[in-house]
Amino acid sequence: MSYRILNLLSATEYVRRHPLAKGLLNSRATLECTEIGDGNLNLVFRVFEKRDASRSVLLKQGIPYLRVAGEAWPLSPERARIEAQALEQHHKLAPSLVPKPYWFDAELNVNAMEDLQWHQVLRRPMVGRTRYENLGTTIGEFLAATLFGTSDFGMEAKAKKALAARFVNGELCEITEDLILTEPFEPKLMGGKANRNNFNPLIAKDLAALQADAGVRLEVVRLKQRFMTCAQAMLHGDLHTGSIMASAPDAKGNADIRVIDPEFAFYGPMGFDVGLFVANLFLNSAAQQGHAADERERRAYRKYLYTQAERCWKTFETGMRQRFAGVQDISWSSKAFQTGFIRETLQDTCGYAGCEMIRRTVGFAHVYDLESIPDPKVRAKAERLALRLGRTLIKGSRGVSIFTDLMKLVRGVIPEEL
Ligand code: SR1
Ligand code: MG
Repeated sequence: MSYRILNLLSATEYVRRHPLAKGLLNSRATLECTEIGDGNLNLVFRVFEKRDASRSVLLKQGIPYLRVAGEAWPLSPERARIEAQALEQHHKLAPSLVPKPYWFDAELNVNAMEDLQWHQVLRRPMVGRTRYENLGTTIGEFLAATLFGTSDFGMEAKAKKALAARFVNGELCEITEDLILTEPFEPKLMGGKANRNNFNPLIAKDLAALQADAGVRLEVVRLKQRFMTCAQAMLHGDLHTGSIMASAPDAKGNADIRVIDPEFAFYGPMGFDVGLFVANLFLNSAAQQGHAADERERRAYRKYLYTQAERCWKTFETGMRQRFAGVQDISWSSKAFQTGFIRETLQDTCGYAGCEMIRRTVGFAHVYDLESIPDPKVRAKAERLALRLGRTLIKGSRGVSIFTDLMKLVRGVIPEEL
């Protein structure tokens, strides 16, 4: 059957008739369907048995345009294939940390997968200061497993190149190159391209000062060039707190955590994934200036956020070193090389984290953390913190050697007690 955009009815019938849905739910039962997509790009359907909603399937469909912008921003639904391949890799390397893939339908550009119906996307609960004690360690483990496992360190060289060829994701990489690594830093674009920045008028002067900083712009161009050319590993490509789901935390504060939505996957520098994750913790920290009126609450939650960032890096670094210890290729066995590579990844992490903080504040795609502060004056205070920290991380990136250095930059702008 040729491509068509699904709706509640056709999604239900599609699942009812699909041979691979047998065993997941009863095709003769009454089925219900809801559309639950809250991201910028796709349609997401949950199809479930009316009498037993735990028997369900999740369908994610790539549509031919950007969901939030409509048909004026065409986008190839081909990204669903990239997501299917990336989810397959993630599931192979970190099976308990992603939803189980069921099937990919190349005609409809649909990915069918495990429906994490008891899980919540992290961003909103974290704005409400929910704690997931194992967040940092889980994401650190996910990063070590998936990044090392798809790199030249974890794969035979020809197999890695063949895998990289399956992840040429030009259209979605262009979104990142434009929205994260160009537009927020440029008052004017060349070649007639439109600048899609969007910001609180109260921070216009702060943005102008940032854009006038030649040091920032030079570093960002360098980071952009690395993003476009350093094919180190298959990245998730969009690892923010809207791409992570968790169950309700248990009595010890631990949750079942899963990484979702790898449609931006491509071969790039490892620090991009780590940087996006920690940046979103720091964005939350900046936003708490406008959310947590009580100073003690603010301090306690920031302490939590910074601990998660530290645990993420520590787990990632330990995971990388453990895996390096088992490498087959003599070239990667030098401890000095390994340490240098990890330091370079830390510097990338720091730089990309800065870019993500800035684009989420003044670029096209904002975050709920800042957007949900209703008073524009209060929001501007939090936004200034995000801009200042972003700038500091970008300019300081090549000076960091250990994660404590990066956290010093963070605490220098947004200390816990602010
Ligand atoms: C035009 S898409 C805007 C953003 O949404 C995605 O989640 C990515 O973060 C992208 O930059
Ligand atoms: Mg997404």
